[in-house]
Amino acid sequence: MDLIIATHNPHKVREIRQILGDKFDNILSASQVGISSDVEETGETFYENARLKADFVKARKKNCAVLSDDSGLCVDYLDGAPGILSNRFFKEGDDRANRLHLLDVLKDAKDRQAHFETCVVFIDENGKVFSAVGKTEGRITFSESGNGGFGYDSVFFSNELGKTFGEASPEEKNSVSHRGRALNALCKMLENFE
Ligand code: ITT
Repeated sequence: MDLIIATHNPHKVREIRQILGDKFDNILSASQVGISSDVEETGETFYENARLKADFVKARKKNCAVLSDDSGLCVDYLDGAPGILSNRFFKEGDDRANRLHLLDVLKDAKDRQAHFETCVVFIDENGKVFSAVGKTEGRITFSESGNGGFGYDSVFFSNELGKTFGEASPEEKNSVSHRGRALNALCKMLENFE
C-alpha cells in the first residue's frame, strides 16, 4: 500500500520512514506528490491538528492512504506549554530560537519535568480514520547537548535512555520516542483491523 505523509517537516518524514520500515510499499512526502501548501493549525488538541493535516491531504489525493503527525513538548513548569504551539513557541519554524527561548524561560526552574507527545492520524484509501498517541517522559536540560534529531531534541533528557535525544542515535530515539510509540500503536491497530 502506498502512503502519503501529510507533513512539511523533513525530519518527521525521515523518522516516520525509519519507524515504519517496510510496512508500506512506498512512503511519499506531501511535497513528493505535489502538495506544497499547508493547512492552518487551528485545532486545540494534537488530535484536532493532526486530523486537519490528514484531511487536507486526503481531500487532494482521494485514492491514497494518508498519515499525519502532530506533536509537541509539554513542560510541567509551564503548565504543559508549549504543547501544540511547540513550533511557534518563540519564532515559527525556527527550532534553534525556540530551544534557546525554552532554556531562557526555564533558567531558574527547579522542576524540569517534561514529556513529548504525538498524535498520528491515518486515513485509509476508503476514508476510514484511525488515530493513536504516544508519549515519552524526560526533563529539560540547562544547556544544549548533542547534534542529533531536530526541534527540542538537544534539550530533552530522556529518562529511559539516560541521555538527550540529541545525543541518541536515530534507532535509540525511535525505540522510546513519542513518535515511535504512536506509530507502533497505530500499526497494531491496523493489523487487527485487516
Ligand atoms: P507539520 O505541521 O508540517 O507536520 P511541524 O514541524 O509544524 O510540521 P508540528 O506542528 O507537529 O509539526 O510541530 C511540532 C514541533 O514540536 C516541531 O516543529 C518541533 O519543534 C517539536 N517536535 C516535535 N517532535 C519532535 C521531536 O521528535 N523532537 C524534537 N522536537 C520535536
